Amino acid sequence: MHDISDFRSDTVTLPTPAMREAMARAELGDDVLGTEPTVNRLEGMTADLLGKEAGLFVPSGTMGNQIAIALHASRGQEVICEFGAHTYNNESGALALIAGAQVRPVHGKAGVMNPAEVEAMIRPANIHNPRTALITVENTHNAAGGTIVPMDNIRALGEIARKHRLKYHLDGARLWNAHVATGTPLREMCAPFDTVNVCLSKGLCSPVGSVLVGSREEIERGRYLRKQLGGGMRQSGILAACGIVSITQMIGRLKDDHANARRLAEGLAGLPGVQLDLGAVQTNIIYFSVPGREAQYPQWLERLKQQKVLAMTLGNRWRLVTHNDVDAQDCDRALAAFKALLAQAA
Ligand code: TLP
Repeated sequence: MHDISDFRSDTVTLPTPAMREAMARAELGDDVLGTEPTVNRLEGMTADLLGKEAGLFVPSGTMGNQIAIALHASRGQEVICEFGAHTYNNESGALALIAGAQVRPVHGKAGVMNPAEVEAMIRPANIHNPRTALITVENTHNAAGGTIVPMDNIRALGEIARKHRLKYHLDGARLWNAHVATGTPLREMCAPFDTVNVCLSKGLCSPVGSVLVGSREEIERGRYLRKQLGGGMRQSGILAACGIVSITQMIGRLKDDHANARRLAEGLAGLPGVQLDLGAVQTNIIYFSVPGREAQYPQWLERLKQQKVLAMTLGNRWRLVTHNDVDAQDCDRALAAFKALLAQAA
């Protein structure tokens, strides 16, 4: 058990001892000048792992996604994504600000869009219509509960994108979790997409960073955009060194996070008043609500904190996320704390 059991996000993990070591040993250069050996290595290794021509190391998942969207969609054009997509709801309006595009959201089931509904959302050529430019998918889907988008759905949407000459982007912030949970090879998961953004700083423990992969031409244009956004970093090999540890050593262990989330979710689902869809707990994220008790959530957050359990509420839902820095005992502590809260509230 850790001193604080922090379930707010898998972004809270601290770099591992192997990462600190790798940082100290990293060979460094200047990435804006194109001579950062460790960044170049991370970019090449990630592109190879995901089966794409080239990679671009960026400071955040938000920047990777938004560079991709701006590569594929221009001012006044339209992007189709799922209603709860992070790119649409949680990136501070960057899609409208940077690409200048607008969103046509599609309500999915557990984060999965129906291909027929997506196709129906593509605008016919007409002077009145915006031009549809891009379809994006999020796998795993955060707001739906860390749910996995099945490969047949990803392929069907990819065929629609090709048929209508649209681009196809994956927000793969937690693609690693979907890969570990399903056993589907990463290259196969990425093959239908033009571009894929993966995060190193969520389950994989890097302190900073994402990698956007795609064709050589797209990534070179992306590199220019990254500089325009102020994301050109210099001796960033010190961070990329952690990313190399992430992708070579940290993926397999995500299965422990999934097992911890499952156990914790099953415990929470049995508490009085808790509404929790166990079917949606497919990886490392748990959402639940306690209907009628929403007004007490701020108080409960404080009480949990006193018991060294940190959680997050998003609207009327609680979100708990498992990761490398919470173990089975932390889960037991959180479950006991919620149990006590709900017993008092009853
Ligand atoms: N998500 C964060 C919050 O913004 C909600 C979290 O704690 O889960 N795509 C997906 C699916 C994400 O969940 C996130 C981060 C991002 C992109 C953005 O990554 P960062 O925070 O590195 O910009």
